[in-house]
Amino acid sequence: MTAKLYLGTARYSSWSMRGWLVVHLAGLRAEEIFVPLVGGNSPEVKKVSPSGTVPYLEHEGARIWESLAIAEYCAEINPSLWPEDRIERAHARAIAAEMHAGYRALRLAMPMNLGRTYPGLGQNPESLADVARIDALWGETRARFGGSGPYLFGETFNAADAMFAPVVARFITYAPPLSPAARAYCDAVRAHPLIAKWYELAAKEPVTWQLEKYENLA
Ligand SMILES: N[C@@H](CCC(=O)N[C@@H](CS)C(=O)NCC(=O)O)C(=O)O
Repeated sequence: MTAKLYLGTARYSSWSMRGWLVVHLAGLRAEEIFVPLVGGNSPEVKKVSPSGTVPYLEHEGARIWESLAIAEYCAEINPSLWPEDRIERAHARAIAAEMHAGYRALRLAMPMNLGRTYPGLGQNPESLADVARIDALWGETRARFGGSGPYLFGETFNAADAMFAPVVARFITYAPPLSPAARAYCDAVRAHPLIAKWYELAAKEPVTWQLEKYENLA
C-alpha cells in the first residue's frame, strides 16, 4: 500500500507544517499531496480526508487525521521524536498538547503566512497573553531540559519543537514582543533544515493558491 500524506497550502497551513515535520523527523516515506485551502471547508480537502482537515496520513493501513496523533504514530516508529527520559517526555507531551488545544487568540489574530512580514499586527490583550505564556513556557522548558542545545529539549529538534514551529513562523511574521531567549529559539528553529525546506515549498506554490484575506494586511 502506498503511503500518502495530505497537506494544505504550505504558506498558510500551520497544522500541515506540523504533520509534515514529524513525518520527516521519523523518516517515513509517503507521497506528499498538497491540496489548496480556500480558508475553511475546502472541498478538495473534504474529498480526501475523513475529518475534512489536513494533515491526513495514510500509512501501512493506518489512517490518521489530527496532527498530534500523527506525531504519536511517528514517534512509535522513531522514538527519538520524544525525549528518552520519562519526566522530560511527559513535559514534552504536555506542552505539545497545550499547543494543540490552545492559543486560539494567537491563531486567530496572527494567521500563519510564510510569505509576508506584518510586524506589530495582530496584537490584542488575548493574543499577547498567549505570546507571553508561550515565551514563559519555552523559557521554563529550555531552562529545565534544554542544556546548551538550541531547541526545547537540547540538541535534538523533536516533536515538541515541531508543534511549536508554526508559532515561531507567526512570531517571525508578526514580531510580537518577545524575550531575547525566545528570539534566539525562533532563530534556531527557522535555521533548521526541515523548516527551511518547508519555507521553500511554500515559496514555490502557485500564486493562484494565495487567499486575499491573508495577503496585503499591512
Ligand atoms: N486539530 C487538527 C486541525 C487541522 C486543521 O484545522 N487543519 C486546517 C488547515 S491548517 C484545515 O484542514 N482546514 C480545513 C480547510 O481549510 O478546508 C489537527 O491538529 O490536525
